[in-house]
Amino acid sequence: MQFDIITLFPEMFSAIKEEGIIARAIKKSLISINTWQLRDFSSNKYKNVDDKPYGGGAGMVLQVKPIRDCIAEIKNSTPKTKVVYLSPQGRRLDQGLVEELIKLESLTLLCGRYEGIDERVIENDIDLEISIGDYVISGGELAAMVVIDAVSRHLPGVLGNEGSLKDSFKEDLLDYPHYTRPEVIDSQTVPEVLLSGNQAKIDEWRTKESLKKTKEKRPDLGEK
Ligand code: 4H7
Repeated sequence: MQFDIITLFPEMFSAIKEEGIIARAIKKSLISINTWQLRDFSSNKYKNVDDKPYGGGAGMVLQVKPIRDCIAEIKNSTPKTKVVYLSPQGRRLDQGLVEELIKLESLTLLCGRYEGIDERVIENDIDLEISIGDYVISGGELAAMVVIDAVSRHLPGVLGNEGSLKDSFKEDLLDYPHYTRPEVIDSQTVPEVLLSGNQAKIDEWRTKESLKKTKEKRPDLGEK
């Protein structure tokens, strides 16, 4: 899968490009991440891409032309890409949306800054608006990285352990509790069943704990 990111801060993406599961997926050519510096599409020598809002008010707005030109250049090489704008007004990202996105060959992620972008870009150039939750952050970059991570983990070969993705029943539940060595620390012990070696019993216990924790902490999830 190919990700193209339009941003004023391409360096931020080194956080996922250079470390961890995404870095490994890039090395294995399972995904590619291209960043596009929006300022490179400015038409003035100061590389401005923003201007004052019509109607007045605080802050600046990203202009149509640089964004539209950048999308056009991406579409020259990747005509079928879906263009996504990360914004608080988007469709809320959940596992269902993630599973729709993994079917795509290519995603272009537009990252807003300042007060956001000129509405005419949203009308004409954007296929889908996505929000990672009901809160505001200073730019779309962190939201884009959340989307890339959540989507990439589902692509075949990206997780070292191929079998570690859960079936859809378990996806709708919270995880069971995890323990590792030592068996006792500060008089806290590990549940006996996990030391029993009886895998059927262990699986049963884990499912039961998942259901219990979901009911306690996120009853809204367990309704299905
Ligand atoms: C679009 C419009 C995504 C994107 C405005 C992005 C939350 C989410 C942004 C803004 C985002 C999400 C720019 C408005 C910074 C506020 C201080 C970038 N916030 N911002 N201003 N929920 N911020 O997915």
